[in-house]
Amino acid sequence: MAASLKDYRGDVSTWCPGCGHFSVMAGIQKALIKLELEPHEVAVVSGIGCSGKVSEYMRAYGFHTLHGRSLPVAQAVKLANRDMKVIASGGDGDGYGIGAGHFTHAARRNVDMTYVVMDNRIYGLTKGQTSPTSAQGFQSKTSPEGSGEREVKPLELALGAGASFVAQAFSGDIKRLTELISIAVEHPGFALVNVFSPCVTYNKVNTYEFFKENIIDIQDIEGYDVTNKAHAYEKVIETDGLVQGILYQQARPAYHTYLSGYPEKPVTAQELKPSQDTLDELWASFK
Ligand SMILES: Cc1ncc(C[n+]2csc(CCOP(=O)(O)OP(=O)(O)O)c2C)c(N)n1
Ligand code: SF4
Repeated sequence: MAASLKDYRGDVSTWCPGCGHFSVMAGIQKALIKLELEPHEVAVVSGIGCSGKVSEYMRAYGFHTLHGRSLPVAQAVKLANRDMKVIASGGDGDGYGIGAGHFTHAARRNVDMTYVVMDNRIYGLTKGQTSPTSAQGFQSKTSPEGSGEREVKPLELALGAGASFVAQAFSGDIKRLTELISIAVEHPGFALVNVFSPCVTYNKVNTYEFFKENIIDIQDIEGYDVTNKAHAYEKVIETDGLVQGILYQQARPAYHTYLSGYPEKPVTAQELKPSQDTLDELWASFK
């Protein structure tokens, strides 16, 4: 029987009313339902932050990891169980600050998984500090006179790191968000969906209204070629990243297809106990 939203419902949320993360989670759930996936076929791995709570608030296999560490764990889950659909999800601080090194390597490695970043351009859980995606000049508790640093540009970073699927969505447009996540989940490689997800409590600049007024849809650009990386860079720079849709998609072998010795069966389905001969051989090699 096809899964419904009820099947994907997890713990009761403590997110603030109006938080953009509600829609991102709903977008993930609706995409999985659209793809006729059931909770036991999906693993959701998250970091720390308000966003990181998604692995508890939705019902599937869940792993709430450390701050910035969702990607190493998610990659391991996928490689140990090739049949599992793996979704890593977390915040902009989690993914582009402390986790940025993991992000670039997961992208170039092209592990078959989806990374949904809830980008509210602030640290929500720790009460409103400047994050890596806060714009230069952004005022917060940690930068009362305005941040002097240039912000991280997630789409440019993903393109530069070699991600084979780069998309962006907005919490205020759940239909498009769901559509983009479902395409990302089906992409056979590392797929980033950066989602503008307003923090209604601490970020009074990047609000729903701000994104509604400023985002354009890549679908509305005539002649846009999703397989052309130069086009992607051009539009991302031209719009200062305020664009939704699939920016770039490339057919490139996923990590497990070129990993030598990758087992045919998921590790989780294998008999792990070594035979006596194997143990004797191993023991002899240490003598
Ligand atoms: C190693 C480590 N450093 C710092 C923290 C404190 N910390 C917890 S959440 C967080 C920021 C979360 O921001 P973001 O990832 O953008 O998610 P949001 O809460 O905005 O959804 C920080 C700095 C931590 N838990 N662990
Ligand atoms: S603090 Fe911000 S990010 Fe965290 S739950 Fe509230 S609105 Fe959402």
